[in-house]
Amino acid sequence: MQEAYLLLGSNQGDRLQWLQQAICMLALLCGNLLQKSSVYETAPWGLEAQPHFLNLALLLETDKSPEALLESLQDIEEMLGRRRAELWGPRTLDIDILTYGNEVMHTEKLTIPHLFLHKRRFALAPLAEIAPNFVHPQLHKTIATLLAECSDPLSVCLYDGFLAR
Ligand code: PH2
Ligand code: MG
Ligand code: MG
Repeated sequence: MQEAYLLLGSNQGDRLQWLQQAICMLALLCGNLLQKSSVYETAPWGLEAQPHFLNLALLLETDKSPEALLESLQDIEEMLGRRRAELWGPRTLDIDILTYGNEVMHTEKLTIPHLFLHKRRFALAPLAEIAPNFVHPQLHKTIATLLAECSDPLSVCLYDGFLAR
């Protein structure tokens, strides 16, 4: 068993509903969900002319290898309406592996920890809520420190789905 931190994101359609369905599918297909952050509404990073995202972070306990986990995540994305399109463009659902245990790996398909984790407030803020003291296995700093040092100016706000509907 390994513990992997994941980031879920959606910026198309009923964003909250995609995230909820993804959480169900993850629990059914990938392992045990040990922790879940709040939902955040975040300004689009990378390609700015697209709708705001909802993002949340999860801790998943899984017996899948990183490669097998990635395949399952892509299956879930497809089942929930994701069509591969533009890099950093809009999507109904994105599930990214942020970290996998303390592993550091870089293959054609997979970079762990996620290449941009420390550069993205939309990933660091939800992760810091559930794992402030987790030490980034490559940068050797805690998530709380990486968030404090992050220069990403894009907005990240707690999302109150009840009020927003
Ligand atoms: N995902 C991207 C590109 N840009 N911006 C925000 N705020 N949240 C995301 O999840 C996101 C993004 C590519 O996967
Ligand atoms: Mg992504
Ligand atoms: Mg992705």
